[in-house]
Amino acid sequence: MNAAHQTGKNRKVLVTSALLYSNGRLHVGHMAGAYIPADIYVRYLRLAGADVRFVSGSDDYGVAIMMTAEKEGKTPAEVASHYRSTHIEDFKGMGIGFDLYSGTSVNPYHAKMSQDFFKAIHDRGFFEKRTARQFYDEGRGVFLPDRYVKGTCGYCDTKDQNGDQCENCGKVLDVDHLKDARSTVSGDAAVVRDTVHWFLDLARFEKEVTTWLETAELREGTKAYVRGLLGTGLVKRAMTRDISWGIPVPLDDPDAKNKVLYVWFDAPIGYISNTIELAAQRGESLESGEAIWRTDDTEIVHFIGEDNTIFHCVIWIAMLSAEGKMKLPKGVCVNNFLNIQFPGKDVEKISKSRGSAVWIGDYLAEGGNPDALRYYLTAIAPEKARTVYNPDDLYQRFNTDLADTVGNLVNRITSFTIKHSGPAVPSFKKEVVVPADEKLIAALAETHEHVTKCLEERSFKGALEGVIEFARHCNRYVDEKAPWTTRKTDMDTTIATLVYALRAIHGLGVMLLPFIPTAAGKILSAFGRSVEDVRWNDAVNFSLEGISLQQPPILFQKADRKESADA
Ligand code: B3M
Ligand code: ZN
Repeated sequence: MNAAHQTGKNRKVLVTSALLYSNGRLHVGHMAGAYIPADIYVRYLRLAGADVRFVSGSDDYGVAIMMTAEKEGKTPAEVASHYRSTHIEDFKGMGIGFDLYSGTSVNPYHAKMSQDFFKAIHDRGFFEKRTARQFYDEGRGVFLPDRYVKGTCGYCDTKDQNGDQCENCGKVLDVDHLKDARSTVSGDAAVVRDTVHWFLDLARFEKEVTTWLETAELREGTKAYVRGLLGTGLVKRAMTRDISWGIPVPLDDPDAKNKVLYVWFDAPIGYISNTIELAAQRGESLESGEAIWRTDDTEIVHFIGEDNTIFHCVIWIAMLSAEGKMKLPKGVCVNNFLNIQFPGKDVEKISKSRGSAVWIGDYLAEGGNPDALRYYLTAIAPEKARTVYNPDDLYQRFNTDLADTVGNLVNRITSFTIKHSGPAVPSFKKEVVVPADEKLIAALAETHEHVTKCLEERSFKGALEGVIEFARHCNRYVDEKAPWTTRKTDMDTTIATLVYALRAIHGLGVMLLPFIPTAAGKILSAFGRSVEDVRWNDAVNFSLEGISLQQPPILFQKADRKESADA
């Protein structure tokens, strides 16, 4: 893992968040999986001086969007465009600061990029064109790829699984591994028919994937899971589909007619297309955008949810290796799913159909505080295992950790200082300094070091715990030194206490910036600082001398229980 010393102006990082299907709204599970952690990482890296590009966008093609379009009586493009707009709104509301949010059907470079990628693999002889057996709906006369067919997983026996992947065991499914298959178009039993497709033999890239796995920055659990996938053997995967909504297969071959690229083929290439679109938007050359993927200059890190692991850590690595000229990602940060528990109910999976989801749009529309949700989803981050979102717990953590521990501290120390000493951060007499003062500053330095290490390792939950633990220390310090009491008898000690507390609060403000940017910005505004000028090391290195304090606005408006429980 990289140490903090690597961070600096020369460090270039491309961070991507999963390209969300544009056929449904964003919920808290998505946020916790691929967006909030990525945004924290990006904010941290920028504060640390790195040159970061943060791109994402919607995944518009494929069967899922076609099915929604059929249901809603719209075209797939209309569906994609509608949901993409809602995603953009929600991300904005949550403070996710993408440099670019595009979409695979609207990015002007994407179709060509995907086709060139396909042709490169084709020209290098890595595709196998062959007749394959596939599920078919006889009544409707259509092939049934992926989600057009449902059945029982042949590996783990979980019922009601899509034709492409088992939600329970994560295994990729095909005609031989989906039992009792039914067409989701008609509900009839699916039959198996022959059709021609282009296959990528993943087994040919087993060595590349294995080598990548040795040095790639993945969490232990992810590594073990991918090793397991390699252990059970890699198969041939069709990279083309018999549907109409997608990027045409770019081959001069009558068999390629009416076929499109498999959505999981073009989707990750979307990361490249989005990098190019961002370069274009910045007035840079398209080549320089593509060069980010072709040279060793930039670290590439993907943020995804657990169900996308095989696609990023096996198929994507095989695709990039087959294409031959692209760099492999340095890290893939995989988060588990979030379960949900509503008051008085059991823990359940997030499910749109069962209504067990907390939608980001609703949370924001009901006046939910974005920082509160960012905080909570990081505090319960499903980094090693699935965790549970509980609205009561969100309310509790908000009131205790944020409003009481951070908000009150900032408020009482700044207002007390301004009232009894004036707005200028005072100077104190060295001789009144006691071990508790020095311990506070030592704890700040230790916390900063620990949080930096956690963030570099992408352990966001551990990083946040470190910051909040330090905020608790600050509270104990202030309670112990009780400036409101000492003020009556010993102004020198009181002043020293306030200065030490202010240093700690300033450090807290800096360290909270990646996690809760709005509230942390308010903390720093008390010191007259604008967020653009703040550097990560200011948490420990910044002198408050000569600074004029301003009473910051209320950091966290306590929510009453009822509202929060409904959120
Ligand atoms: N669209 C899955 C999803 O939205 C898929 C991710 C693609 S990342 C290249 O959950
Ligand atoms: Zn399964």
